[in-house]
Amino acid sequence: MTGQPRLDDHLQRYSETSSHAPAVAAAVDAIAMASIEIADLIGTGELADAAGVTTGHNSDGDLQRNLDVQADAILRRCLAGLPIAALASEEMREPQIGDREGRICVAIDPLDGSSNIDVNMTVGTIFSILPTPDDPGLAFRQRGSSQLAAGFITYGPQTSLVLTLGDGVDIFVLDRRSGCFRLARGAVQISEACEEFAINAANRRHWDPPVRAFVDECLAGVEGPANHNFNMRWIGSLVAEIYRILTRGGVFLYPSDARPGYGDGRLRLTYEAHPMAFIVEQAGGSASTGRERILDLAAQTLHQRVPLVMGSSNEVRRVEELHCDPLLAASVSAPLFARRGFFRL
Ligand code: AFP
Repeated sequence: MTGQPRLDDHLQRYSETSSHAPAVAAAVDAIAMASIEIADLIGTGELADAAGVTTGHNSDGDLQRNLDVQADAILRRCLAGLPIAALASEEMREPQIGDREGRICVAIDPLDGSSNIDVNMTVGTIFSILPTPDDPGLAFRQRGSSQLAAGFITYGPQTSLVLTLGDGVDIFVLDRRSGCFRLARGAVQISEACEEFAINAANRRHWDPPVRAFVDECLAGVEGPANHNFNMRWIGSLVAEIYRILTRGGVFLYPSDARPGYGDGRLRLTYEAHPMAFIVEQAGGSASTGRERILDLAAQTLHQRVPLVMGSSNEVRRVEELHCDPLLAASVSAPLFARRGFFRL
């Protein structure tokens, strides 16, 4: 354990590579330090003054838990004082403008999957690092392909930091004895094909026909067009799902559906889909809305949602093919077929 390269050495080498790199390295290091504090807090669970208890709703109407608020505060404290021009968070209505001379902007989901806190499941922190545009007020209107770095931390059996600096994906694990992150897996690759799909199947009646058709192909397994069997997983925590996909392949879907407020799915473009898409593509996978590449999209509003299909490229491509199928596309616009379920596909 003591021999593996440390995150701070990795960041030191990276910081000499470009004019943005020192600021990016400092921000990643600060987020890593914050994650150690958050991991300790989560690790005490119910003993941490009812960490999972809801305190209200955030600016976008999501249920907010004590730990959401505490994680946000820890991250902002650790990032304070760094040359960051703007900081956006799921827990803040608007971005916080910082150092006008700052070369980078940071978007965070302080605690993704927080509905899993009180059942002791893996949750995480997601972050995206962008260059500062001429107008910092437009920092979070940039395409996902503008990102300089992205990553997430899983608070699970291990506290792991998954990181891309634009040249592949590396996974670091917290060595609790020394208090530092050490490289566990370098140059991670997602297998092109997979045998696992992840979707909240309870929403099937609300999906558009192309999504139903894809999931039905997975369920048909070797007896259907997929020509091989699938297994299904659904943890309800994006960081855990993507960590699994980075480890053994798979495809994750949170599509748009017919429920009120889910017309663009559930996940946020700026601080969930963009960073995860950057990581997945850097690991050789794909990330799409089902119609468009996630990294080609630019948010119009900070908390904008986006349909999300990501993971093994063969399966993402199959979902996109089904979205282009004229029969299925036509049925999306024909309410009789698409929503009421009288004619199941
Ligand atoms: P929470 O942070 O509110 O728990 O939401 C987690 C999440 O954004 C994502 O991490 C999960 O994949 C997804 O929601 C689970 O959504 P459902 O509860 O609708 O299955």
